[in-house]
Amino acid sequence: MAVLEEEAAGAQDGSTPIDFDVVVVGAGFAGLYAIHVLRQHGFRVRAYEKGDGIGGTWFWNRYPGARVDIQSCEYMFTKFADLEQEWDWTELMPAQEEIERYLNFVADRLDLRRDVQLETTVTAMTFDEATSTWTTELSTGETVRSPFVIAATGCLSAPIEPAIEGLHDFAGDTMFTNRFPKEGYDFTGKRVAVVGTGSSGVQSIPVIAEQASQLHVLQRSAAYTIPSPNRVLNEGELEALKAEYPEIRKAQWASPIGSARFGAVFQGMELPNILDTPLEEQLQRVDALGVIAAFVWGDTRLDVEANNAARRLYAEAIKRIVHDPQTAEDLVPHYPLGCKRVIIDQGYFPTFNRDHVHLVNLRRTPIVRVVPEGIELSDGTVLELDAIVYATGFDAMTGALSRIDVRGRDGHRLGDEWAQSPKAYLGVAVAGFPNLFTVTGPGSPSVLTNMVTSIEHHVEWITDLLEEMRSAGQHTIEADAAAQDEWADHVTGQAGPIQVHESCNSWYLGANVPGKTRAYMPYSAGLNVYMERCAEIAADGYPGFIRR
Ligand code: NA7
Repeated sequence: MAVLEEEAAGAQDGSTPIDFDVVVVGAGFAGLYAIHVLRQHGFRVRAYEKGDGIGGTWFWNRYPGARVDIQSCEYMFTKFADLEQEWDWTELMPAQEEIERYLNFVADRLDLRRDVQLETTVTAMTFDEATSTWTTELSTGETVRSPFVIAATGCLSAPIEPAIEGLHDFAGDTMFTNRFPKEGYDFTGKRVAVVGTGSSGVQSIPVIAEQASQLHVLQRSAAYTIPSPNRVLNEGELEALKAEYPEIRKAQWASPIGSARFGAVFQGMELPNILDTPLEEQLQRVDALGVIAAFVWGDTRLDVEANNAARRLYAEAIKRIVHDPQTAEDLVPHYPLGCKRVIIDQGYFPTFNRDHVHLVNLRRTPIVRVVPEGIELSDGTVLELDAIVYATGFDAMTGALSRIDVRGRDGHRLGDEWAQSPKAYLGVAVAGFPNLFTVTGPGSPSVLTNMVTSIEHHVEWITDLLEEMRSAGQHTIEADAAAQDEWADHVTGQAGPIQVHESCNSWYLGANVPGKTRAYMPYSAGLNVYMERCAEIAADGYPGFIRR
């Protein structure tokens, strides 16, 4: 029932019919949920997805060892009481393959596929002010019109290809973790390099080391990583969790990060100030907890000196695991703990004790170029290789939409606006780009939370707003520029000194992308606080938005 279609076409421009009420870009967690909720509200919707399968992040990031850091019982849609009882997780923190299977299960059970067009990239979107509609151009050559567009494009979905000379000259196999071959890759007996030690590199390195004959880990910035508590769920555990789902949901929705179980390894631990704790006691924590000892202090989040002390404990813990002193030293980050998301790994540090695994510190010997035989370093060494895996990250939060030619009022390009300043009012709408909504956009808690919970919240909030507009007979909604600026200032004000520390080149800050404006993009006051604010705004008639 295309209610908005009739209104828009009739009231504004009867001559050019529209195809859908809402075009959704992407079919990961966000796109799939948007299809379902919008449909439930009687909106006609179509999602376009570049991949040849659904799943978004969990479709593309199929590298060995890919795994979520949220517990499975919370990393799922929370509003489907029947489906959650039907779905059986096997692990505490599921791997890519299981999450992808879960999303396919949901898509089948909710009959979502009929509204998803796969293998279709959105190439351009143009807003027509006269009719208040978007024209969306697709890689198939089709063009569709809709009053509204919901960008469910993901926060970590625009891969960065590193600017390394000769990248495509390599004669062996070149792979990227964020579009790893669907059929997998057999590293057995191969001489391999992994470039990048963020989450993707750190998760894949121990797994690749199992197969490779030689593994060179090319590290520019060392990682803060802790051993994953992942395990196969015990017999009867899943059933017990299922019985508890209503309570688990209540707790996760009340939590500041959409997960009451995140960081379970730290739960119940006392968090004294490290600066008030004698060194002997600090070291006792290393004895008991290993690298985790660095993370169990109350004062490291805001105090740089305390943070440095914790970093020294982290170094001490690594030294106790990694036998080679130089390697152990090189594995210690040069930036504060907490400025990037802590990684969970499965056997990362012990991997460096294997004879065939070699750490290359790119701060001492940078990559000069890739050559047909392998990688040439600044000291003249050429690492001879059969395969190179790039785990070099994403143009986060704004990259995916900026790469589409999105034109708002007066032909302004979203990519240009965001290159100056990555702003969105509440993280959900951008001034000058009416009727476009950004699920988990810059300025929303998104990547600091359980993404599934944040996605559900945004999709429902946006749908309520569309409902409200439908009732009021309105066709156009746009973020007010002043409200957007105020919100952006508020977001910046929430970020602490550690998160924006000058040595931190996190993707939260856009600092990992050459030339990108450095601004802390996620909202760090907590999902619960944010949701309250969003609810107030809805109750007050959506101040900060201009509606017509
Ligand atoms: P990340 O966390 O952005 O990590 C990318 C890594 O690649 C990081 O170590 C980078 O070093 C490194 N990198 C990037 N470009 C280069 C070049 N040119 N040469 C050498 N090394 C390079 O991406 P991930 O995919 O691992 O994880 C993204 C998120 O997904 C993660 O935070 C989780 O939330 C899930 P740098 O730090 O820039 O010095």
